[in-house]
Amino acid sequence: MVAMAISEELFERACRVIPGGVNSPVRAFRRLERAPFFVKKAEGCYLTDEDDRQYIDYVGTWGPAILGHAPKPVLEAVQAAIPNGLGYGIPTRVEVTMAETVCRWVPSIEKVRMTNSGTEATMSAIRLARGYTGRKYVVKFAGCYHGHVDSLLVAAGSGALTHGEPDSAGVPAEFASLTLSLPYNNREALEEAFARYRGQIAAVIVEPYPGNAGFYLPRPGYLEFLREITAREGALLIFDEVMTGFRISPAGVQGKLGITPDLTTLGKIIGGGLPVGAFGGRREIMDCVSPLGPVYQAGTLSGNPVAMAAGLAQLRALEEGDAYGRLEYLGARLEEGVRAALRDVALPLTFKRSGSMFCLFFTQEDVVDLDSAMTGDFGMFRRYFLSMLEQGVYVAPSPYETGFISTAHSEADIDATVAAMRVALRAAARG
Ligand code: HOZ
Repeated sequence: MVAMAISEELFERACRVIPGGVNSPVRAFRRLERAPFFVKKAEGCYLTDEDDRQYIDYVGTWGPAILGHAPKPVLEAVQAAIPNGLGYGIPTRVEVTMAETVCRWVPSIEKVRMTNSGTEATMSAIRLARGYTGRKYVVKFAGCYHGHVDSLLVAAGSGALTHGEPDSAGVPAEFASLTLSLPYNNREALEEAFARYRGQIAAVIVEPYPGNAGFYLPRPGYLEFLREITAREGALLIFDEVMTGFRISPAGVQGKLGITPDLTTLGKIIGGGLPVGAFGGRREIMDCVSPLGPVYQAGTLSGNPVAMAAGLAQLRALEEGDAYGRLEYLGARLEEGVRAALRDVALPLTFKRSGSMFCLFFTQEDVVDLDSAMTGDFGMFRRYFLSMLEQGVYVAPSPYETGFISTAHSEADIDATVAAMRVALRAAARG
């Protein structure tokens, strides 16, 4: 095992003053029974920890780092914005440019409101859906994670699933009872819910490509079905594209598949590494938000000028080059390498990918929903993860997360990763 003297000491100190030693549970490595490494700096696709070990990074800040870490255009935009002040709580030009940019990139969004995180965005979108429709029930899908919003911490993925608390303590049963949790990719379950709660379902919220119980994909026609049934039943369709937005395509999954949700939630890439989220959609729905309408939503730091400058610079950089072509090329190269490695080590595991998002499941079952994702062998995952880390490759420290490739990864990085995987897969298989 690699020496991690400084990280371990920092973790010990952190555990005394921060719950679990971390400011977000997914960072804790708790089920892996080891301390997390502490990052000193990051550049491109590399992280350097406090013990001066370098890692090829496939977590990418959990999604935002699509250009890699510390990309020059984003750093320059932040440096240019800072001398003008860090925030004013009054409108700025850059917020208008950001809103115009989002509306141009994502055509289903006619108006958008900025928030400080994806959680705020989904919380606000749910409130808006209820306010707009006058209905109380919300449908979500088991294993999807929409941030730590009370009503959405029901059968939730990501850290809630990793740490065994998909239904969080502290959410009164009365709140949770207004959330209907259904299996993803299952049409009948949703038809039954609409029949049972006719006229009472405000919204269906979905990660169109779920990325918080691993990463898996909709069956052909499933998302189109969600669009049709919600429109027919008078409920809103909310695409949570916090992870997929600006990543799967410039307009996210909806842009790739040509589906128009009523509301969309965004986060991660839109902040260029700083804390930004957003929710937006059809004009008539967004006009129900205060001060135009009765649905209250606010934030002292929302639309912060430095964060807006960072996010805009990242979006512009994505627009300028052939970023999406490059991400697909790198993703395909990784996929080819992984599939060859799996064949060579005779481990018929399940691998899913779309563009620069991917997941290796330690199961032979096809993964289409939470139940199939849960068939993965955690012991195998743990051995694989530890071996990858030892070899200087950082993949998400949980089998219920997504891998992210950035434009800063090179062919050599991808090939080195595949070589490390061959070793890690053998270690995983050894038991
Ligand atoms: N939303 C992120 C992806 N699962 C996790 C980030 C976090 O909870 O800290």
